[in-house]
Amino acid sequence: MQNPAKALEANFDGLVGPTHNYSGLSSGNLASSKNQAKPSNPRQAAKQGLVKMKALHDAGLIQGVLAPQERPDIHTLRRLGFSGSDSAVLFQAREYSPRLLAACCSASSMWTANAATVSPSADTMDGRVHFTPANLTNKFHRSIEHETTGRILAATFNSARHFVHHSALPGAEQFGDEGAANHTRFCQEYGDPGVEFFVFGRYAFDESRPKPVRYPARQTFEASQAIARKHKLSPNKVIYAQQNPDLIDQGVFHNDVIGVGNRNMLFCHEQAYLNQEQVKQDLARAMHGNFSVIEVPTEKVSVTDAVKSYMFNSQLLTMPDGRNLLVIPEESRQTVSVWNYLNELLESKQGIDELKIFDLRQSMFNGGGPACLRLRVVLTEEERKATNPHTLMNDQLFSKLNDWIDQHYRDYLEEKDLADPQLLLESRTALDELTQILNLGPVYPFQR
Ligand code: SUG
Repeated sequence: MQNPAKALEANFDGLVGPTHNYSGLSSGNLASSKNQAKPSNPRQAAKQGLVKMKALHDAGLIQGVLAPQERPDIHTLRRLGFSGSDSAVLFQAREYSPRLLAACCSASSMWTANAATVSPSADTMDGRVHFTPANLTNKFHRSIEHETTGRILAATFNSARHFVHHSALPGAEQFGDEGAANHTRFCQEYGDPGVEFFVFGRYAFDESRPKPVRYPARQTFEASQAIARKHKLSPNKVIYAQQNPDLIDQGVFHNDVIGVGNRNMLFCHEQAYLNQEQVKQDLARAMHGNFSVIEVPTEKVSVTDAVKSYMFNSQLLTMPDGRNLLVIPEESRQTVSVWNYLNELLESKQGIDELKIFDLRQSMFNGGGPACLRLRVVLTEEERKATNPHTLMNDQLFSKLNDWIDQHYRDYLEEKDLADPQLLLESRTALDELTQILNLGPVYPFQR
């Protein structure tokens, strides 16, 4: 057998956009509902995200940046029949429905775990990296992301030899797809063929199956299967698991709120999946026995504390020296049961060696922790070289982006500001400049 190519995992974080705000748009996401109408600080939000990116770059990991989207989304508002000048469109939309306007102003593309599902070249039959932007059909404000997401991904991973960019699945609830938030890839070394683990909330075409009753199951089984087909994965290297519907009803709106995996390890709550024993066995079999699960018992950490602290919305990262790092939000330190558990975990030496804590409060108030903010892309050396170098973090890019944020971002935003034509102008000016910094070309509707 040929030696597999050496590969590493890169994390591409979403840069928070200039309209970051709290509009309570995501029912089932408890933080989003709770913080509706709080004023936001887009400048601080963008900087908090940038600090995490720079710290992980400085720790020797490959860190990339994905551009935010054009918001307010005048293009969508025009599709909905609002007309006249851009200012007129904004005013009409606000008069008609402030919530509709808010949905078209959300900076939600920052959570790039929902940007796409990515399958590394070692897993696909044609030996290329496959990307499918998530249709995010369950939430209107997110369902308008995938076209621009596709263009940003294509401008970031811009080589037909190495990268395949699919279009999103059909935008109907039967094919609701939330991207990498519900997908994990297990392997021994990153360059080895891996096992892709798709987690869904319900079956679309079988009413007899269990599903949540209070909050929506955003991802369907059928959507997960369609992605596996499109990405040309070997069927015996794909495992499907259903999220525990009771947990969706307790605020676990994505799999990455209750579990995280890396290489041959899964770190999850003991109630994360339906038929969890079977799920663990299926994974262990597909991984030829070389697989470990750290399952957190309810008696140590309740589901409520797991959701509040976002301890599982962590990044489990292998450092250049082989040690495993868990990147957690400040809220995990502040939740006593979680903080005690995590310290016990370090002492027990089960494979997690270090914790790194970040203040991501601006994003957390909308239900977005460290793992939500990043899209993982396993790349061979050759694929990394084929990636747009202007999107990769380094000291220069960090300082350029800091200056760019200082120049263009507000430090206070409320719902009433969203119809301000000046905000639209500021946002477009910022994004136009960003496409030059990241060398993306014209990815936004206003540039086309
Ligand atoms: O889709 N919040 C996002 C948070 C996404 C978190 N991502 C992952 N778990 N991977 C969502 O619910 C809230 C926007 C608002 O209410 O203003 C929002 O879209």
